[in-house]
Amino acid sequence: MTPDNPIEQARQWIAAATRVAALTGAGISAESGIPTFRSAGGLWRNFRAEDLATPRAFARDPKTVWEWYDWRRGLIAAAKPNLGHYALAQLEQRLGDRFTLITQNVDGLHNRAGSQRVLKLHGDIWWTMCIACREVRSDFRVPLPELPPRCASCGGMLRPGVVWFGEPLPGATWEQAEEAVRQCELLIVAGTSAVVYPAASLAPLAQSHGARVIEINTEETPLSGSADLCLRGPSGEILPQIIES
Ligand code: BV8
Ligand code: ZN
Repeated sequence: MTPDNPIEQARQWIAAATRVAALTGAGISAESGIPTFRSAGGLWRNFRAEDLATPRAFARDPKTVWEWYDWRRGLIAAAKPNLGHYALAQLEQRLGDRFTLITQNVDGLHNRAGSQRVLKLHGDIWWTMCIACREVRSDFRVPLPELPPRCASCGGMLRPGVVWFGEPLPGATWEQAEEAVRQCELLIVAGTSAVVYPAASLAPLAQSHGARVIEINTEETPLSGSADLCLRGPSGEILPQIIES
């Protein structure tokens, strides 16, 4: 449906909803200067995320995979949350536990913008996990002293605390995300190409439970055709417009 004023329509739906959920992707951090995976300029040394963000790539060449993550950690450390992140933190302030933020991003910018409860489907680039003793730690050092970094407890090799292709999402986090999407009347999907599963199944799940879906994206995605409202433009501009009271 293309109402005469889609921003006003979105504002009304947010005001009327008892429970709201939001799902974000790399596009919400683009205006913070962090390249996305699949839109222009998102590549790194001509690698694709699907080639590097896998257990096989890490087993074959941990140094190159860590060079990619160390490069991203440096970018993210220098980046700041943008108005899109702040708007979602404001929505959480207003709705409390009637709002659930779900993200595919591993950059931690939602937390830095003040969001308290963030369901991180794909983990967090600031966590490391030792492949020998399984210890999980947060580690904010940029750059890392050596690649691959070593475990402080046992000297084993560390891996980034993120979910790679072919790996299961953290079970409890995924269940909470599904539950929030089943219960919500409105799901806002911002800055995702909607091609990575199971995250991309959340929008159809919301609609199958009678929720409306608003998509905020600079481009068309596989979700655009089924979204109840498509707001075409940068999330850093649109989210404040539909959320600000
Ligand atoms: C699993 C790691 C099973 C962390 C990532 C065939 C068909 C269907 C599915 C599959 C298949 N083959 C394999 C699968 C499953 C696979 C998958 O979905 N593959 C895809 C590529 C087809 N999924 C998995 O493997 C998942 N695990 O299924 O496990 C299992 C179960 C039990 C036991 C064992 C196994 C794991 C998926 C997680 C993979 N890890 N990242 C990291 O390094 O970041 S995914 C990677 O893509 C990122 O995490 C990112 O979050 C994610 C999604 O990308 P987006 O966030 O959408 O970013 P993208 O660049 O694509 O798009 C940006 C969008 O923003 C664009 O639309 C652009 O237009 C827009 N935009 C740009 N600027 C702005 C903007 N929008 C608004 N404002 C702007 N300013
Ligand atoms: Zn260890």
